[in-house]
Amino acid sequence: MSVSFPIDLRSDTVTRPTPAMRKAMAEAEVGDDVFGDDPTVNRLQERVARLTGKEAALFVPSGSMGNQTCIRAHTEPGDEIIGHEHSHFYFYEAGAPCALSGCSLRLLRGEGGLFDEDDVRAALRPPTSHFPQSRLVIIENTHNKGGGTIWPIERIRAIRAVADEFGLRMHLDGARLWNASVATGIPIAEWAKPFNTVSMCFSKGLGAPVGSIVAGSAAVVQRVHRFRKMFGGGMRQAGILAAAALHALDHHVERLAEDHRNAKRLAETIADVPGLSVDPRKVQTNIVFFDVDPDLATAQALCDALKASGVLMLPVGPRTVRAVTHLDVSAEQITAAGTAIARIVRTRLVVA
Ligand code: TLP
Repeated sequence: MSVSFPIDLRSDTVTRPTPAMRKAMAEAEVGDDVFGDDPTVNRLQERVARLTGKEAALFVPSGSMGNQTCIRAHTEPGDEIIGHEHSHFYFYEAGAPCALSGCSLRLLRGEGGLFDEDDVRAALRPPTSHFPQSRLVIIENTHNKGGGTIWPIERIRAIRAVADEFGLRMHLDGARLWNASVATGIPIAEWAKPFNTVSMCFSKGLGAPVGSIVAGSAAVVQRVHRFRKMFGGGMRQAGILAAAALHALDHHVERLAEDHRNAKRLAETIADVPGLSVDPRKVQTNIVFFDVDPDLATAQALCDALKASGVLMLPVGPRTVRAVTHLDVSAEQITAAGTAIARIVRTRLVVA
């Protein structure tokens, strides 16, 4: 059987809606969601509120909008957010916590995008008039730049205990919480429990074209609703998008295990290529980061050579490449991508 190219491993955001998803979208009942009249959006919100064990949920256009509306809902200007230095809400959202919420950031270090309760305790500001006020802890699970890492749930619970002691709120960037849940068997509601708010994406591993969702108490979701409007994220006949999300919940969650197997296999192939380094044991979900030996090539040069062979990966640093598996990449395509990368490196199609 011939394998189709290109094989796009730049992100799990590149998936295209399947014919069945498009059919569900075309057939969706819709209304004006700014008036709360879209029955499909309402159905999705009720379903995710139940799934997360929260009182309410709100459909938002993107993961960034989910994170930033929650940050704004939890904080006031002059407050401080505690989170990892490689977190998406800080690193990849255009400075929004400062620009849109007026917050300062207390950034923590730790392997794989993780930190612990002692780090949080050490980062707290004394409650005097001199300091920004520690208000919110943000955890990303799975952690994207950390390599798709899954947080140990006990560690999150220990951080919650510190948050309770000091009156902090907690937000979960769960853009890929589905992956954490499928990989561990721990239900979404268990993961969500220690948090005041959780945001999750339908447009990554779940394969929907657009859309994320925020869940929390009715009061906090009402505030998020106000900031969604303020930030320009109110949508009208959004039921066509919610229908894609509902379809993804029905059909695309359990299959994430296949993406995890593919990522592990890709990492194992790459680990065998001289000049490339990755530890396959550290690949827990659908994201693979690997390093390119400086004597071999830059990450950019390797990705350019791969592209010429029909395989797309993302250079994310001078020597580091990211590959992400997803719905639109089959096991055969992973084998082909591994063969292409091994051939390019072994035949020295790239130069340092
Ligand atoms: N991540 C994208 C890029 O922005 C890097 C990707 O290709 O991985 N939280 C996490 C953990 C994310 O990885 C992303 C997107 C977001 C939030 C933001 O989602 P969108 O792109 O819908 O705003």
